[in-house]
Amino acid sequence: MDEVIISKAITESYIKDLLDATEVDVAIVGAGPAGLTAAYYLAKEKVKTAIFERKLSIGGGIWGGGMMFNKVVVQAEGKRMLDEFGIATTQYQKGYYVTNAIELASTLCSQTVKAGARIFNLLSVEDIVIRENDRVSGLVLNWSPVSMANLHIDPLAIRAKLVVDATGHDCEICRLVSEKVGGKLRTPTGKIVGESSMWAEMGEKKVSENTKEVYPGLIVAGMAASAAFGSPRMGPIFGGMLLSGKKAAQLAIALLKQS
Ligand code: 48H
Repeated sequence: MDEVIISKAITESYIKDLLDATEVDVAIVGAGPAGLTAAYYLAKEKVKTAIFERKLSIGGGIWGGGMMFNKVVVQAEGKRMLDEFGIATTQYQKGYYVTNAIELASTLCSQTVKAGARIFNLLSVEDIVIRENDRVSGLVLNWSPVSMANLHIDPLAIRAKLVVDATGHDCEICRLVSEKVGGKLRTPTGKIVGESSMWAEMGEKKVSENTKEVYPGLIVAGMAASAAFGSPRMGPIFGGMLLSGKKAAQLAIALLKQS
């Protein structure tokens, strides 16, 4: 084995993937449960999809379960989705199912990649591209270590027909859009409302309802949808994140058909 051939193999195959991702149908920011699920259902329908994840690891908040107890809970609807992914659950009480956070994160990740979505880790989305028709039409990317090391290095950009903000509690992409367009989001205030305090039942119901096109070209999913629209957090129950990701994919497919 030759180390230079190994180096060329890695560099050329990565650059090929990155070049291919410079023009996608759907670009997803954040590889937590909502972003991964959205990517899985999009890729399954042959929609060209790429996820950009700031961290080294994929899975967002799944791994830590509830307060580092690496188990998460889902309701009946969430369990049906876990069945589809082949992820084991046990019934704790009627309507409450427990699953292993490690199995959830790793299986979701594996199924999403196998379905055909490209995942780029260690890449942070630091800005969006907005065209003169006031539509989000791309992402501005930089290596995560660049901001960590406080280096002054300009980013690169990619084009996407649709962007999904699946950045979790911070709803970073909605926040960027709101700042750049002066609060014209399709939320009750036109700006980020901010998530409300914990209420599992209501939070789970609302996260799917709030999975919407929040600005032309931008769909918001998962905890980012709760934060943007001001619905409650729900704690370590993850069914809502999976259902929101699936709804984001269905919405994206419908919007792509209209365009
Ligand atoms: C690239 C970015 C950027 C960026 C962030 O936090 P997540 O797991 O988000 P969801 O919505 O899929 O799931 C939420 C869930 O984990 C959770 O926190 C729950 C249910 N909380 C309830 C409660 O009451 O607390 O994943 C988001 C991902 C992370 O991996 C980030 O690193 C990544 O997005 N990310 N990636 N560029 N600008 N911002």
